[in-house]
Amino acid sequence: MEQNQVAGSAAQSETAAGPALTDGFHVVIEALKANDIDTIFGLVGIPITDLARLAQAQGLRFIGFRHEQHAANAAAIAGFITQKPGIALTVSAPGFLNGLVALANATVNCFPMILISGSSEREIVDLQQGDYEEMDQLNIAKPFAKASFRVNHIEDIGIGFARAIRAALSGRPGGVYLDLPAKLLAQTMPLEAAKRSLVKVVDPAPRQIPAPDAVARALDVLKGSKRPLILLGKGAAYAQADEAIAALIERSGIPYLPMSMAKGLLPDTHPQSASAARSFVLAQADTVLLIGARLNWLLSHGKGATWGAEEKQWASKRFVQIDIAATEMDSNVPIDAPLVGDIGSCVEALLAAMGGDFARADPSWVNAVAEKKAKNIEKMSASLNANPSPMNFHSALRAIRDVMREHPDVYLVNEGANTLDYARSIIDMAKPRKRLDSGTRGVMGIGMGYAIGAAVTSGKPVVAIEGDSAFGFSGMEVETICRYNLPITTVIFNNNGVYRGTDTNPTGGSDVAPTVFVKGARYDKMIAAFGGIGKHVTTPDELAAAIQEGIRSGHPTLINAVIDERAGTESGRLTNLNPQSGAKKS
Ligand code: ADP
Ligand code: TZD
Repeated sequence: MEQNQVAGSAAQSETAAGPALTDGFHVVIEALKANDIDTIFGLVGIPITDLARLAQAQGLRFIGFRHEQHAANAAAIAGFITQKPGIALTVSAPGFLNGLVALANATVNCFPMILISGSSEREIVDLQQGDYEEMDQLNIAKPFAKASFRVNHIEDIGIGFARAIRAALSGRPGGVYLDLPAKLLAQTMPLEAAKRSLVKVVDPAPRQIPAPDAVARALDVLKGSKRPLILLGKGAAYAQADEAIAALIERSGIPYLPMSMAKGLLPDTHPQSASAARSFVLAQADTVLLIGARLNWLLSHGKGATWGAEEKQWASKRFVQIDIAATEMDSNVPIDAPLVGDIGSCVEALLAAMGGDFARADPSWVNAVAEKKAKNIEKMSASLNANPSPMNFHSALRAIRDVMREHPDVYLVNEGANTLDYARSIIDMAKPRKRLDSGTRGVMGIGMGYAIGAAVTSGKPVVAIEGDSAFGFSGMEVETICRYNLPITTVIFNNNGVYRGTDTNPTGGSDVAPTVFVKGARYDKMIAAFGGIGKHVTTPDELAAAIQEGIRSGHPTLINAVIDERAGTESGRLTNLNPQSGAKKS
């Protein structure tokens, strides 16, 4: 209450005692406002409750969560969608640690965000004397963040925020930790000096123009190619260079493959999309242009059978790579033509250098890709159009696909194992930055945080397609969704367990197998507890109708979709990474 009065007393008017003063709480809020930041995702407690109250009083939006991980995930995805750093606010020690998981995830995924945590007294922390929620947060955050800062004096708040914003946005974006000791928030300084101490960051993500010789080299490599392929990653989606990327693809005639969060950069129905011939193009291409995609595990490190090479061997391919991080070059395989710069500038430079007489991709290659694609789509259609009872992943996703086609503006959040793998290939995206998923780490738990972040940031409807296990990581946030009446429809693919629900305990003991959940759980009843709309569906038609209704209503909806517990595979498409199955193979 005492702190509330400090925070609430704004700038005191000038008195005989001296100039008008302000405090750390106000300067923090002003530092955010000066940089057009209008939303904070967080969870309150000492010492930041008053900061949250003041933010709201000053016209910022404060979205309160039930767990800090989801608040910070919301901030991270807001950063991805808007190119402004998403802001997460937590209390010290445990709150900070809960948020740290999402900060690490943002950094790995190259999403700009700032995790702001209150912290306890430095003197006590440094002597480890056991303060309330004592923890050396700054040092703990360092390995998980792109940068970490602490502000000790009220005069430095403006500069502290400027450094945090620049670190989050410039070059390769990432997560930043900003430590605000409780004492800082209570410090005071003259109001006029405080105003002068604020920094409006100018050009926080400066363009990085590629060198002309690097552009010429890249073009030479592409010109020498018979079977070129363009690979779009989520960096390409983040860069918001949509038109230039579409122009490059369409003028060159080169088939392209979007990574999952790059889907929709061009509509997935685009004739040059090679998604349905993924294995074929990765193995057969002789030259690959990577745009904002890393050759990490998601691309089999550019090696081995996926790339048409012997196990663990580099493929005999030439690589051109566009990335803002020079150190990304040669990370897994040699890059013949590194093009270092921001994606917009690099793609525009390539387009300019191509001129009007750039020969389009060889028709025999383009036709071979198209043929393969047609064959695979035909093969897939049998399983998509079947109507088994209970539903399996295919029939349920066919129903969702058909609904989503009518709603190109709806965001799609997606996590799970089979639920993720199948939804990625079955549901087409029509617009950029609409598909938000488990990302670089294949992490579970992003679901409700990303859904809330996307809904709050865009005001648009969101459909979250969740494995029943995946949903459990952030499920309590359905209360948050109901509290703010967000237009989020969550679909739970309920197959009674992690991956599948059919495992048994080999000892015959009373404990269920490690992957099994309560059978026939009714997740729809959870949302009903908070006033949302719960639906229980068992057929594709019921599922389609429930999603339509959810999207159209604009109200929080949760659909418990019963999926055959025998459907799917252990670990989805990552079965080969399980030590057991790996051992069996070799
Ligand atoms: P995906 O998982 O979709 O393959 P990654 O997250 O592995 O994508 O790769 C994204 C890459 O994009 C990162 O290497 C990052 O440095 C790069 N990147 C992000 N934003 C930009 C940008 N504006 N310009 C250039 N490169 C960028
Ligand atoms: N914990 C975290 C934070 N991330 C993870 N990826 C995992 C655990 C391991 N894991 C996966 O990789 S997928 C998954 C787990 C627990 C859940 C799969 O079950 P599901 O999906 O019900 O969500 P499907 O669609 O039924 O396979």
